[in-house]
Amino acid sequence: MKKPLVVTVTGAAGEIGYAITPSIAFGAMLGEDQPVTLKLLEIPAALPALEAVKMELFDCAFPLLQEVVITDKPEVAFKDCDAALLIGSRPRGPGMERSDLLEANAPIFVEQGRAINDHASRDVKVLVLGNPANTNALIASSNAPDIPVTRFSAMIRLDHNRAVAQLAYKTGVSAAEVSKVIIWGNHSSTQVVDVHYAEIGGRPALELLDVEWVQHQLIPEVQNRGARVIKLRGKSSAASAANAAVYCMRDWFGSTPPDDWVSMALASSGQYGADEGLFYSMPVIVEDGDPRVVEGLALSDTCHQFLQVTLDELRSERDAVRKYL
Ligand code: NAX
Repeated sequence: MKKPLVVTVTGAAGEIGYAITPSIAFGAMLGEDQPVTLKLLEIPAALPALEAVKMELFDCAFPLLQEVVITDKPEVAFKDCDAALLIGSRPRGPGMERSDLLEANAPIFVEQGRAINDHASRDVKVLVLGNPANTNALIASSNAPDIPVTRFSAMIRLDHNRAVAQLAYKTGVSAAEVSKVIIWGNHSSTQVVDVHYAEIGGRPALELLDVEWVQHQLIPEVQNRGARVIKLRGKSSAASAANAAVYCMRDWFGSTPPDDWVSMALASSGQYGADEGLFYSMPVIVEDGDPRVVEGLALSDTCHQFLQVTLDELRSERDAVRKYL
């Protein structure tokens, strides 16, 4: 039997936490032969709800689940962790601007970055979901100087999957036949949905699709899908977000499919004009756990203009939290 891997989930009593923990314990993320220990972090007020999550996980009788640790102490939650999902964060309240949200959440990611630095496995992989995810990843990684920045990512996979699903539905194929979609930049409404390199059943997507549909249906649908879910459900996407995190980690611990890439927000080392260090979503190929940005793709002038908007947003977020970096 393989040695268990430790997976830490923050905000584990929340909506996404509730949806993702059974999938991890079932083996969907790290493999159906990989035992796991779950370490679940919450704020003190949510510990009773977290106890119930632990009870339900126990009641699933998952063969791979070795242990469930629940705690409100980051140093306990991140002890020896191999994979960390930073989901817990404060939601955007009424009247809060994006800058207020940044300010409210920054201290959480400072504290957790430090705890990861001091207690996690040296080759931990950290995926940040809590919004604003890209900048929270920047804060967490900046506060974990002993862990390589390449071990941090912000989740953009939900946006990627949304685009893949729309293309598959439109053309009547399985999602597995859609490849090489790109989401660039920030996990926000400024994200750039790019299908110039996308393929459907091995053929260029743009040969099969009407450009009007791409511009006026696909792109706004992907960009506004999260807001539509909130409007209908009264809460943000949870099942699809949990699934996207599972897919992202599964690929990151393994490899992306042949002849395909995925969108991941990694710390830029200057690719595609993004400032070094900003967590910027780009096309990424993973080989045996090692992510590599696909470089050198030619981009249209229009695409460049949109990239500038999402880049400027990320720069202003970084400037707003500079004192936490
Ligand atoms: P919930 O409000 O249901 O759950 C958040 C949980 O985090 C709560 O249980 C809360 O007690 C806990 N929490 C707060 N501060 C904490 C701290 N310091 N340590 C540990 N736990 C803490 O939100 P949920 O729907 O689960 O969403 C969580 C985050 O994911 C939000 O920031 C949300 O905006 C973000 N999302 C990010 C997505 C992405 O693609 N990157 C997509 C889905 C989602 O919108």
